[in-house]
Amino acid sequence: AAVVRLEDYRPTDYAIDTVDLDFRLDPTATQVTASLAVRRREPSPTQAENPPLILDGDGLKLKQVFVDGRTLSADEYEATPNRFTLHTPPHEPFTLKIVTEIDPENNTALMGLYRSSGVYTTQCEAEGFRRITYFYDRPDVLAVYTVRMEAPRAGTPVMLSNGNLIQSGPVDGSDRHYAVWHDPFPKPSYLFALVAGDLGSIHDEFVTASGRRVRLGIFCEHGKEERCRYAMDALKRSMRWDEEVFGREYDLDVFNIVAVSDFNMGAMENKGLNVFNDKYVLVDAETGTDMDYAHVEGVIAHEYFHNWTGDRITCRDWFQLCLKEGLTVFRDQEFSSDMRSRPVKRISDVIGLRQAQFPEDAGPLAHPVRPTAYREINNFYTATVYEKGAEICRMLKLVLGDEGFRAGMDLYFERHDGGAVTIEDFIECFAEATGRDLTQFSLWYHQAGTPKVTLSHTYDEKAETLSLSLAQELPRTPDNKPKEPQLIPLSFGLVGPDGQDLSWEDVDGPAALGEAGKDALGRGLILLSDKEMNLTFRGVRAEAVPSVLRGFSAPVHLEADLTDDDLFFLARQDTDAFNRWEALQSLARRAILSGYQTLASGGAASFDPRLAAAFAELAENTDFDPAFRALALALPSENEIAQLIAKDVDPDIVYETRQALAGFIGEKSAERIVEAAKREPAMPAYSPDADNAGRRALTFAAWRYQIAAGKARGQDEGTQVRRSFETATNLTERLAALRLLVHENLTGSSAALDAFFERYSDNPLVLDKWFAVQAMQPGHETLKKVEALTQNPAFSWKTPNRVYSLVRTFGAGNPTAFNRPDGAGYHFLANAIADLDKSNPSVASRLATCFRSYRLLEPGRRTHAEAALRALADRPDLSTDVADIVIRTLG
Ligand code: B3K
Ligand code: ZN
Repeated sequence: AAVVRLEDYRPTDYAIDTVDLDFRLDPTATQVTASLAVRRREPSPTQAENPPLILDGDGLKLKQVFVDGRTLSADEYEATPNRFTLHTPPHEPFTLKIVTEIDPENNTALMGLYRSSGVYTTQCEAEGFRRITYFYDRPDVLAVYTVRMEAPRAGTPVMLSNGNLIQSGPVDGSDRHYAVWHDPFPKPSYLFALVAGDLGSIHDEFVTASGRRVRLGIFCEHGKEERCRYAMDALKRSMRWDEEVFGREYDLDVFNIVAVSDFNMGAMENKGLNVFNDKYVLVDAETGTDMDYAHVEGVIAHEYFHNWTGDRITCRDWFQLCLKEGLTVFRDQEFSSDMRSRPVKRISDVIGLRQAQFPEDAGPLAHPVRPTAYREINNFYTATVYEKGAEICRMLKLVLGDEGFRAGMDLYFERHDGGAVTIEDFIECFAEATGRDLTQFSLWYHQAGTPKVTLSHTYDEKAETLSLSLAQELPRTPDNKPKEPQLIPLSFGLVGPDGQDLSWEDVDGPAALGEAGKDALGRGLILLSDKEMNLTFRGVRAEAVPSVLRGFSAPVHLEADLTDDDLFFLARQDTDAFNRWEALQSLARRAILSGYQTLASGGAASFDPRLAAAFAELAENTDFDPAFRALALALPSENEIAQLIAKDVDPDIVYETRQALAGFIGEKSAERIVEAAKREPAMPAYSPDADNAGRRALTFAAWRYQIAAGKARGQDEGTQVRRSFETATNLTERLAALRLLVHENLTGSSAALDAFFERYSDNPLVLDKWFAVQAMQPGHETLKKVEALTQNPAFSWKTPNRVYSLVRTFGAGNPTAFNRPDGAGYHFLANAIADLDKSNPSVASRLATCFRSYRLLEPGRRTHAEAALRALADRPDLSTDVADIVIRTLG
């Protein structure tokens, strides 16, 4: 397909002010009548004839077309499945009425209007609306929608769309009924939604800050209503939070959420009618984990927050996707931080960033947060657009300060409400509200790749000066663009011998620092704007260890000249919780990296006993909540280590080294860690709150070391875990135990798998976890198990959640099995992608991203992976989605 370029952006010739849609719902032949109020945007006084009106379509079947009620003759228009052209539109505003027929039941791509488990659902973002009717299917065409639908009452008692219900009733003389919904807020087509089917529901009410009553509803499959309670609670908390923190009130009389089981992604923020993958709605103690609760809360909030950042203010074009996504992720992260523990949330987000975004930024699929070209927009809903986009908002807040950031946000809402805007419009609001020049800061949107920051420091005892030399390096990325230095905000402190931050009298720095830079230093923030920068702090009374990048103030790789001693010191003393965690992680990374080199050259890895002691100490440190301690006990992931090795990686050795370190820490410290965890038990009755979840997490982390220690001694330490599996009163504990049994290959693992399957055989969301646990079992043999699992009657290629849980988990979450040295893992995945592509390209192309880091591998695996990719590329009839990923991955 053709490449779409930002520089080619041009507004449409025509505006469409209102859209009246009429759906005669039928499983295989739904008739859609769209009446569009069309007018020329800027009538040309000289041009005699209006330019043709060209609308998007995708696989459409046109039945009839009228202009102002008059049937058009064949020479007045042209309709292909993918495009409608009205050759000579009238001069005056006119009504274009288009009748199409679509087949929801056989819509396996799950884009546009589809029907699954008897429920009609839509998914329009990014370009699904054109699979329903011909339209300007782009975000800068805003219209007021009125939607009428009719269907048999039996089987379709519930009929929902955006906005408010204005009419409903029986269709005379039939067993059918109808409903009319009206959304007063102009919106782009991607926010249109319709849901119809036989659904259960729960209801509640929210009173906004200004006293307006909003009716809230959550719809789901019958029998699952009680599992929607937590989502409803999260929704109300989100609505309140957005009022309190961003001053944003909800604006319609109704807010509905629908949970569906077949959905390509997580959820969708359609105006007033959010549609969710049910895994982000349904949760209770027996069928959801602590992590699920946190995800439900976060995604409910995210979609709700889109009402302002996305719906009221939307994107001018899809290049601006981060305008709504990065900002809304930032908002949901802030919300979760306020609901739970801020440092724990930050650490979890950074783990996620390193797991998903850094590898993307370092590989062939790297792209700027605001890209300038795409072949398939569906492939740009990436960790870079979302998570790095959120990091930019976080940095903006840090650079401008809380008040400056709020002033900029207020101006943004005021100025652009009802608009379809760009990143430049967004940034301009902050520049204007604060008087700051944000030109250099904006490079974060335009330059791909993760910057590397290096730091070295010297202390001069006599002069009482501490000097920092900082430098930034921007990696080359697939676009081969020359890079300019970015503005990198580095939160820091100078940690003195007693652990307190030392003060300084003044700072010698470059002139480029300017007023803003000097002011920032006073707030503990270095604004690194040059390629290199030296700072000398005067009047530093004792030798200090610099603690830089506190709170992970910028999404960069930091290489600091800190010794292991310095890091042990920071791990014990830093006042910044994030850097306490990070210091310990750095030590673990160093240990694994050097262990890897030793193992790779045939030696036996050995580790520093101080590391094991530091882990035990943190586990015992009651200054931190259990959730933080649980995170601190987790070693860097295999993928993270592979990224750091960066060249000729052997995933088997990465796994072995990491296991060896866990065994080492376990042998030395498991007892202390287990004791520490025992002192922090969760409440006996399950409660999903952050504190209790953290206590459980600490217990599981302790089990892990107990088992690792046992392994190192050649014993099966699984008794405790087996008992927990059997007596668990909630899914969190049951699943944590199952995971350990399976991943550590302990006695009883297959009996546990069977019991788990039995218990949850009628619960698809929990069965997904059963598949995922097995897909992640380390070792080459797992491929055969995964292949066998695709034949399990409970497996289906048609259900995205199921495919993700088994196949994507295998490709993205099991480095040793996916990267089998014989390449069989790659061929399995490539075949799965090719098959799936025929029915659901979105899901297939997501699977294809599992290959994004193949160039890091040692030559044998690299060659196999490339061969699998080339074979895939050679298949005829690949979707644009998959072809785009494969071509870019091969480079
Ligand atoms: N905006 C949707 C994502 C749509 C993905 C389309 N391929 C969900 C979200 O980010 O909130
Ligand atoms: Zn979003």
